[in-house]
Amino acid sequence: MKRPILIHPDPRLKKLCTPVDDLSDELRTLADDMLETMYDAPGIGLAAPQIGVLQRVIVLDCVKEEGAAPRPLVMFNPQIVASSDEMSTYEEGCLSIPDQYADVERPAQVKVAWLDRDGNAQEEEFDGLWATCVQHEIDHLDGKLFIDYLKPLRRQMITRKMQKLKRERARA
Ligand code: GNR
Ligand code: NI
Repeated sequence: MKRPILIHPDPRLKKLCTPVDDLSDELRTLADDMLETMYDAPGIGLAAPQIGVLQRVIVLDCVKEEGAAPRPLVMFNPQIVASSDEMSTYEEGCLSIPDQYADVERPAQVKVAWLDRDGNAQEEEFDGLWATCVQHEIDHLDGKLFIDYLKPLRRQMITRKMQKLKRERARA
């Protein structure tokens, strides 16, 4: 089931999310809903707080080649266990901040540990767009948005645009 995506500013997007303990069917259904919502948007990642669920769950699929096999990843309790000194800059966007893009610098490679949908511990090193995306998603679980890396004036301008967008959507 597709779920509505919260738009910034929203207090739920600023909360520290809680780790999941036991993997339940309810949590697997949540992950399936998140993947459906992400692919429909379309986006390359989604974090549970973006649909109003304050638990540490993210999904991502950064395969972008046309016709390539998709790689849907579901991560419960994802943790960055190592980051490269090398940095890389990507123009980031966010489904909770529609149509706004800005360069963000982050570690170019990260090693991530997580629980998969069967509760098995996984660990993998990511680079390129995958590294950027997984860091962007884990930030969401800590109440952090990509605009928090921008200068205050730029961030304020984007927030005002989003307030206006939300007002217009509420009237429509
Ligand atoms: O769809 C998305 N694209 C994107 C592009 C560059 C860096 C990060 C992202 S994540 C974003 C989807 C989203 O908002 N996930 O939280
Ligand atoms: Ni986002």
